[in-house]
Amino acid sequence: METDFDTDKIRNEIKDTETITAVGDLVSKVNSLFLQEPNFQELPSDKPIIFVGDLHGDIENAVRIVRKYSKDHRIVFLGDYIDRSTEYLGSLKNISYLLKKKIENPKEIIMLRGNHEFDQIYNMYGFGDELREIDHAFSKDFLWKFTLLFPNMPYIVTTDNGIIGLHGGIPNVESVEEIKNLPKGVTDYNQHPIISQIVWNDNIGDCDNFFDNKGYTYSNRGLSLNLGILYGEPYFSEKMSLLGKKVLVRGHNQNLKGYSLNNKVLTVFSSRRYTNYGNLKGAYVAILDPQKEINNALDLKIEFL
Ligand SMILES: [Mn+2]
Repeated sequence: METDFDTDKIRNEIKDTETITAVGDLVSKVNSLFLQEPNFQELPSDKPIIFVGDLHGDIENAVRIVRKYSKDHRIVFLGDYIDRSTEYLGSLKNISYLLKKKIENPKEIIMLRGNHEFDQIYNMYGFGDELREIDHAFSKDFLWKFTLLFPNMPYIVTTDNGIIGLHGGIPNVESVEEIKNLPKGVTDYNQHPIISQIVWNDNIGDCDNFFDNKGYTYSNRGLSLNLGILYGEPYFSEKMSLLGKKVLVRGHNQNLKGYSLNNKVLTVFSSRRYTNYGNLKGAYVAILDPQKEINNALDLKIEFL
């Protein structure tokens, strides 16, 4: 009987994505899909939604998730598909596999941008080296294709029942329009503070304290200062009411246990790479019924992988 953990089947699907010459075509096709997709997407309520956290080259978990849920769910990947992979060419296999699935089912597979989908990050943390290792001359073209692809990825999804999904955290905006009108094609997060904050922000885990009268401080994550902010409950509540949503589902932090800020934030992490770190209990996905009334993150279901 076929199970979700049928390793041979998973391996075969992975092998299929190793047809490296086909990757360039995938990238071009998905690029035109991303260009048509709004950066801020209100999702339909016709089927349950799976939120997938950082995968970081964990292709086996990616295949497992798609095989298990794609038939009757919409799947929202929250970013960070590449870098820090523990297996050979893991980042390339993972992103290629997901791009292939995106082409097969563009409306049901949503791929948001994470802070690793920026060339200043992936050139340092693994993906760039993977591509350079395949073939120096060849990979230049590859790198360039991805450099052009990632800036066209969308950033935010919302649901009618009060969920907002993004990679890092809620940016310091004063109106919904500021995030509805995010531009495509931003290659460098330093050039766009709102985009930078969406992919870099964190919240304080399990603690209502905050740092100053603005309710946030600049965080020290990333390669340069002040890319993202670290916020507590007062900042978070204020921004969520501005956006008219109740619960944030995000990835980006392997140290937070799932729920934080009075159970209004759910941190999802779907790579096995970090499961021995911090408080993370394991790699998991979150499941949302978009027709159900949601009051806090406990109303979403967590499923371990
Ligand atoms: Mn991240």
